[in-house]
Amino acid sequence: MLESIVTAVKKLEEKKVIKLVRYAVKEGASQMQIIESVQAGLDEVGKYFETGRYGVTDLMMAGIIFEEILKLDCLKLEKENPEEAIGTILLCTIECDLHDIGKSIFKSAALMSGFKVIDLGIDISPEKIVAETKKSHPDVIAISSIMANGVKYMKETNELLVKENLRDEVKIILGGLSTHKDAVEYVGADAFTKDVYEGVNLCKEWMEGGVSHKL
Ligand code: B12
Repeated sequence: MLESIVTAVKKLEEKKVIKLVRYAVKEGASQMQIIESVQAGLDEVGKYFETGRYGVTDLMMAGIIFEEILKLDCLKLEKENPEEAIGTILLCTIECDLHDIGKSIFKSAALMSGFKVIDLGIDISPEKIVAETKKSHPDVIAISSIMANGVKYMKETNELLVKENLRDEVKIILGGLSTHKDAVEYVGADAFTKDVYEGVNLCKEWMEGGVSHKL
C-alpha cells in the first residue's frame, strides 16, 4: 500500500495519490508513514529532475501533490495557534529558498504539540528573522533550508543575533533536505534534525528546561 503511494507520487498521478492516501489512512497508516511515503516519492521525482527526465513543471506538480495531501481532512494536519501556548516558535524557510512543504509539516507538528508558531514564510533574510525576534521574542527560531546555499544565510542569522545581543534569548533549530549535522557548529545553532517530530520534541524539552529570557 505505502509502496504504491511512493510509485504514484513518482509518476505524478495526483488523483491516484490522494485516493491511495485516503485508503491507507482508513487501513490504519499513521500520519508519519504517509508523509514518509510521499517524501520517498518526491525523492524519486528529485532524481528524475537531476537526470533531466523531469523538468521544473514536474517539480511544481510534485509540490502541488504534497500540498493537496497536507490539506486532507483525514490526516488532520492543520490546527490553529493554541490559546495557551507552551512556547513560541519563529519559523521560516531561509533566504533564496522557495521550498515550503517541509516547513509546513514542521509547523503542523509544532501547532499540534501546543506551540504558537509565527510563520514568516519563504525566502526570508537574516535581517528579517532578527527584526521579528526583536519584536516577538520567540523561544525558538526554526529554520528550514532545502537549497544547498541556505547554510550561509543561516550562519549570517546567528551572527546578527549575536551582534544584537539576542542570541542568549533564543534557541535555534535547523532542518531541511540540504542541512546536516555539521551545519550546527558551522552556523552556531543549537540543533539540527530532518525529523520534524524529533525537532518538536526537542523544542518541548527546551521549554521544560526553560529558555533564558523567560527566567
Ligand atoms: C517540490 C520541489 C520543488 C517545488 C517546491 C514547492 C513547494 N511549495 O515547496 C518548486 C517547483 C517550487 C521547486 C523549485 C526549485 N527546486 Co525543488 N524540489 C522539489 C522536490 C521534488 C521536493 C521537495 C519537498 O518538498 N520534499 C518533501 C519535504 C517534506 O521534504 P523536506 O523539505 O526535506 O522536509 C522534511 C525534512 O527535511 C524536515 N524539515 C524541513 N524543514 C524543516 C525545518 C525544521 C526546523 C525541522 C526540524 C525539520 C524540517 O521535515 C520534512 C518532513 O520530514 C525536491 C526533491 C527532493 N528530493 O526533495 C526538489 C529539490 C529540493 N529542488 C531542487 C532545485 C534545484 C530546484 C530549483 C533550483 C529548480 C529550478 N531550476 O528552478 C528551484 C529552486 C527555487 C528556489 N530558489 O528555491 C533541488 C535542490 C538541490 C539543492 N540541494 O540545492 C532538489 C533536491 C531536486 C534535485 N534533486 O535536484 N522545487
